Amino acid sequence: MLRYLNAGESHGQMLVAIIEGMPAGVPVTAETVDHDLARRQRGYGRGGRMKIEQDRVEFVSGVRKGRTMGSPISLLVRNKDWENWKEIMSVAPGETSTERVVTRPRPGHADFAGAIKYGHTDLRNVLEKASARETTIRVAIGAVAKQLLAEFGMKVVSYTVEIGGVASDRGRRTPEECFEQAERSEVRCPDAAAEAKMIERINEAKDKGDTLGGVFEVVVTHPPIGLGSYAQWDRRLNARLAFALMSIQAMKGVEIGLGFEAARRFGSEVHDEIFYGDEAAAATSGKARGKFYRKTNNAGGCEGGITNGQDIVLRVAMKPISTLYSPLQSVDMKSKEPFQASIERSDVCAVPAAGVVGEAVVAFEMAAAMTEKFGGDSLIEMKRNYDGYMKTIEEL
Ligand code: EPS
Repeated sequence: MLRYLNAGESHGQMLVAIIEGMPAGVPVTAETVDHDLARRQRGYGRGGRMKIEQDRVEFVSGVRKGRTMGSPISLLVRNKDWENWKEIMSVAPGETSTERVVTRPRPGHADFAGAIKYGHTDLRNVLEKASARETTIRVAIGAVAKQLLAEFGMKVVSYTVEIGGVASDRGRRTPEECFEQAERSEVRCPDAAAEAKMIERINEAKDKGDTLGGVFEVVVTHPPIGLGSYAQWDRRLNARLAFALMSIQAMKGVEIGLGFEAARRFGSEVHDEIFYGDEAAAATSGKARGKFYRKTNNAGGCEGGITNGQDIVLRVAMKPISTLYSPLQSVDMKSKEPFQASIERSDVCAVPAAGVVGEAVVAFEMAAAMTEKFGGDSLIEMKRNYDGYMKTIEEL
C-alpha cells in the first residue's frame, strides 16, 4: 500500500513527510521535485511570502544514487521564513508567546472551529498547520509519484479554467497542448484573451483588499484500463481522486468528465459509445486501450470507479482565500467583542498554484492505484506485470 504522512507548521522550521510503499528502483531526483516546487510558487496574485521562500526538497532516506530503495522515503522542505519566527514558534518550554497572537477568527478559515475543537486560545496553533503552506510538501510527494507514473508513459497536467468568474476557452486543443501554453502563463491559463481578463480581475480584487477563487482542470494522460475497482466503495478510483482533491485547502467541489453538466442531459448525450478497430484505435488510444476506442470522453476516463483507458479529466473549484485585507466581521474569541477578522499576510489569488497542487495529489492516487494493480515491490516487477497485462489487452 502506497501511503504518506506529512507534518510541519507554516512558520516552523520545516515541512516533512514519509512516503511508504514506493517500489524499489524508481528513478527519483531532487531536481525534478524542485521543478514542481518552483511551479507551485509562481502565479499572479501571490503575496509577500513567496518572495521569501525558495522551496527545495532534501531527501533524508529511501533514495540511493538517484533510485528508490523500497524503504520509506523521508523528505523535507525548509521554511526560510523560520528565521523570522524562531522565538514565536519555539518548541522550548516557556511562556506563551505574546507576539503575533491570533484571537479573531477569519470567516472561511479553520481558525474558529479548530480553536474550539483543540481548546486553543491562540488561533495561531490552528492556522499554522491548516495553512496552505502544507501544499508545498504535498507537491514534493506528488513529484515523486509522478516519476513512477512517467515510467508507464503517464503524465499529470493541469491548467486554469476560470478565475473570479472569468472563463477561458480551450478550443479544440488537447490537455497536453493546453498545459504547454499554461506553463508560460502567469495565471496558468491556456487562453491569452482570458488570461488578460483574469489578471485584471485579480488587480481589482487586490485594490479592494479582497480575494478570488476559480476553477482548474487536472488531466491524467494514458492511464491503463483497470485502475481502481467497483468491488468495494473505497476502491473506486473516481471517489479516491475526489477525496484527494477535496483535501486540498480551499477546494469546494470536484467534477469528473462532464460532471454536473451530465445531470442536465439525456443519457444518449452523455455516455461514450464504444467502437472497435485497428486504425482508429491506434490514432486515439495508443497502447492504453488496445483496439477498443471512443469518440468522446464525457465520462472523464472513469466508469464504475475504474479507469477505462481514456484520459482522466477532473475539474476542481477553489473558493477565494479567507484572509482578506479588508476583513470581514468576526468576534474576538477572548473578549467576545465584535471585531474585524485578523489580517494575516496572504495571497489575493492562488488558483494558478492550486493546479500544481492538484496535479500532485492526483499523481499520488494514480501511483497508489498502479502499485495496487501491478504489484509494488520493485519497478522491474511492476513493469513485467504491466507489460503482460498490456499484451493481453492488445490481443483482445
Ligand atoms: C497562507 C498564508 C500565507 C501564504 C501561505 C498560505 O503565508 P504567510 O502568512 O506566511 O504569508 O503565503 O502560502 C505559503 C506560505 C505557500 O508556500 O504557499 C495560509 O494561511 O494558508
